[in-house]
Amino acid sequence: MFDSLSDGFQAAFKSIRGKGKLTEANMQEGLQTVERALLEADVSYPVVQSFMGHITERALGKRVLLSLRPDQELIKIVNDELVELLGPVDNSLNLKKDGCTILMLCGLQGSGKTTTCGKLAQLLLEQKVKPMLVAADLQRPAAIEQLKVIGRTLGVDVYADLAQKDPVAVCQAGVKQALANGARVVILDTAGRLAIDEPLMEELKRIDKRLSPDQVYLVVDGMTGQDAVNSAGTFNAALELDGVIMTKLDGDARGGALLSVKHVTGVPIKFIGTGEHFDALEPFRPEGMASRILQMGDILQAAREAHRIVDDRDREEMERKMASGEMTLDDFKNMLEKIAKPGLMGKMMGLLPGMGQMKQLIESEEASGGIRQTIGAINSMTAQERRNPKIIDAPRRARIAKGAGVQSPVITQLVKQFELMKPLMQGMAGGGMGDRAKMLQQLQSGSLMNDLAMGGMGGGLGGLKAKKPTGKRLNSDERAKLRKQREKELRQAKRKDR
Ligand SMILES: Nc1nc2c(ncn2[C@@H]2O[C@H](COP(=O)(O)OP(=O)(O)OP(=O)(O)O)[C@@H](O)[C@H]2O)c(=O)[nH]1
Ligand SMILES: [Mg+2]
Repeated sequence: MFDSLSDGFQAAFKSIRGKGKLTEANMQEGLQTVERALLEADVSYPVVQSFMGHITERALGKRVLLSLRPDQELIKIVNDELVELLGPVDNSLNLKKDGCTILMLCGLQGSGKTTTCGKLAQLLLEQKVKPMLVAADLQRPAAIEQLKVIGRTLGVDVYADLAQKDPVAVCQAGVKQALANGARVVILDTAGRLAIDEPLMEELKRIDKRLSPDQVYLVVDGMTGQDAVNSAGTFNAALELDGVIMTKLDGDARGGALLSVKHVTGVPIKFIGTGEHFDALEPFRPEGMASRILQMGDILQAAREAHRIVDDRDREEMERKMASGEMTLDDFKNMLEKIAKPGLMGKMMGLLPGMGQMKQLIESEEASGGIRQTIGAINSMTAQERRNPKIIDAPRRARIAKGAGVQSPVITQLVKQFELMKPLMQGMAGGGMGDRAKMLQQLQSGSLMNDLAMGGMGGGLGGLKAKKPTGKRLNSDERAKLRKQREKELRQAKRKDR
């Protein structure tokens, strides 16, 4: 996300890093790089001017120039200004306590309105709030079908009337139907146009006037830069927007639209769309976004992703175990199984500080093979070994390795890494900020997560180059025989443990 903007900022911080003596001239140079990054990201000029005005004043202050780490001070200044520019946080849908809330989505053609209807419906379903969708885009016959397909996929009611030519009438009938169906939220999917034109604005204004939606959101394509921002101004003037949803931030959006839209409309960015799937909608958090742009990671976002995968009870139990140091290899295996879904690991890693570069490695086929191998290795342990890996001596190690089809040192490494991780996890779950900072430092400096996820397969990054299985290929009979033999050995080991 926003690679060139991030690179530009990094270059600015780097330019003043390690300077023997920081002068006003040095700092000016850094600031110019920041400005260039903003302009190249297609941030609108008035926004750049105001942004630069604010940060220049602070960056040239005595305190910064005299500070030991001016680059860090500048990062903080830019971060604070980004948060200021994008904030304050407001991602509530402002649902009514009683009755049915009407949300109206509008925006240019192809900005992602219909997809976002589906994403919002999914979000509401997750919150146990019943949504209903209304097909108010009568421009294209295919638009109605598109919404119906979304409804069928999510199991959400869709109101459509192919015979009706007036979108206002469709919306009115749709809301009536929603009330009859007991929906708590009704989302109006309106028509778009390639560019702003009078008939479109009139149509939207009529819907707005007659239906009085509780919230009107503008859906903006994050890839379109300046144009998007200009049209946002026009939409806002006509409809009094309550918020913006910015889509397609997963693509090569430069960031200009995102950084400018709040300034232009004065309404909060509520959500961002980061993919075509229905779960690719994130509540917008200025702090998180600022640190993502500055590549400081977004720990909160990672935590939120984790919540989606692990339900609350599991999580509480996991946190309790982490905090008390009771975490066993069994628990670790459960965690791995949950995050081993394709693509997910990489997504989470991308959100962690300093983990950007690891993302690709983690997403690679070899890496997911590593996770499977780790799970396999833990599967070959007895319950007692998983609870207390310290008892794993050489013969046990050999047995486990054989069971998992890996070399013995791999098991040594796995156990070692797990023991290393435990106190850190303890710090993260229960400890204060000091421990958390330490944990983050470890995450940033080393390849701890990597080692663990790979189960220390071969240790560290080297392990990523997973060894190709050697030796002759076994036929299925031989494999079955081998599996039986390994299961037998595991049973024997279990009996011995009892
Ligand atoms: N990558 C990516 N694609 C998106 C996102 N949101 C929407 N899209 C894609 O953008 C295209 C247009 O989305 P629609 O939801 O049909 O847009 P619309 O605003 O309803 O378009 P009209 O009804 O023609 O005005 C589709 O191919 C979507 O899959 C997003 O957050 N990320
Ligand atoms: Mg549409």
